Amino acid sequence: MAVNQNITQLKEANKLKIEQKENSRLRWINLNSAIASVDESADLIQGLNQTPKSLPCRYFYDDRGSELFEQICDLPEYYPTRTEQAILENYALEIAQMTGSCHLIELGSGSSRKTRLLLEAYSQINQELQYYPIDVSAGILKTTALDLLRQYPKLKLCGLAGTYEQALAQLPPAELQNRMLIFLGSTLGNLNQEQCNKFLTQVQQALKPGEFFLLGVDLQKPIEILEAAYNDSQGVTAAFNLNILRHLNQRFQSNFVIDQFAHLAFYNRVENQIEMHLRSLKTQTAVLEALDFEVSFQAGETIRTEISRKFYIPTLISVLENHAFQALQVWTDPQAWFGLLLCQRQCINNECP
Ligand code: AVI
Repeated sequence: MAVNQNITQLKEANKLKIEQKENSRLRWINLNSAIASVDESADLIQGLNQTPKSLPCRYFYDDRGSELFEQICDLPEYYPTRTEQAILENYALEIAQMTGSCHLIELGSGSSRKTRLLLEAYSQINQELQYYPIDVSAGILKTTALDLLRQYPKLKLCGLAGTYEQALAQLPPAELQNRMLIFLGSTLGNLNQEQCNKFLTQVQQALKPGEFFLLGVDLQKPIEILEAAYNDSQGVTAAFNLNILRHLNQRFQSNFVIDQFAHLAFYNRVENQIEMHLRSLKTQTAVLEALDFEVSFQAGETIRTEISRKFYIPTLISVLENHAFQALQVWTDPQAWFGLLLCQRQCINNECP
């Protein structure tokens, strides 16, 4: 009994030591508190006031929404995650060899599941491993950070909780030779053309000439494959879509009746994008008490909750060029369903001597 107790104490002390050591490699920056709630709700109200109605897709990602999104990534119909993962499995080392020693910064890191392949590759070429995951959800950042520190003894990690805009405005200086900004999962596709240009301008301003931008994007393909990916047979995407209303109810004390709305996802051939909507099953009104705002729906009327643009590589390359990025290499899977672009920030105007 006494021996067992000693062993338990030793194990506890050891665990504490490991945690302290891990903590010395870990830093946090929380930008979330700086999010202005007035600004936050302005686009929500604007979207619900306009015709057709829309909601900012960031409201998908409360804890339940993030969990559902992780489940979506494993669905047989949702090919983007596993396809991008396969590309990274094949080419992560090539990417690391092309960029050389690099400080990795990831926007929208989530569970960092694909980034682990890059960490693996960079740990082969870097003495030191520096990783800044950035995510709006502080919860997922913390869990992932502790897990990564355990897995990679060379890793130094600084978790940044905040939005892309906040993070891009204050990226950390390079502690290694260069920085590489990582933006995977085709999240770029969730921005419309105008938001996309604004985002790329911010990325351009955040990086110095010579630094790298690794971008994962979903490509054009037959419509049946695209539509199946957003209408899965298990109904997880439908649950993810409807969860946005549950999140609003909780956040803004609103009274959307979830089962009076239905999931709708289709490919818009004019805009080259998947659109997710929620269709009102009856004429109804919801009140968002915290915002002192009321919204009414006709039976059959929809709210657009997300766009997911699908890209053509040549068009995307020229958009990137307009933002001072040269695509050094493009990798795809054998079916060319998904693309991974390694871009380098070019000198423009009088930036370089
Ligand atoms: C995060 N984003 C790239 C996903 C997409 O495919 O547009 C979100 C998603 N929506 C429904 N399924 C997945």
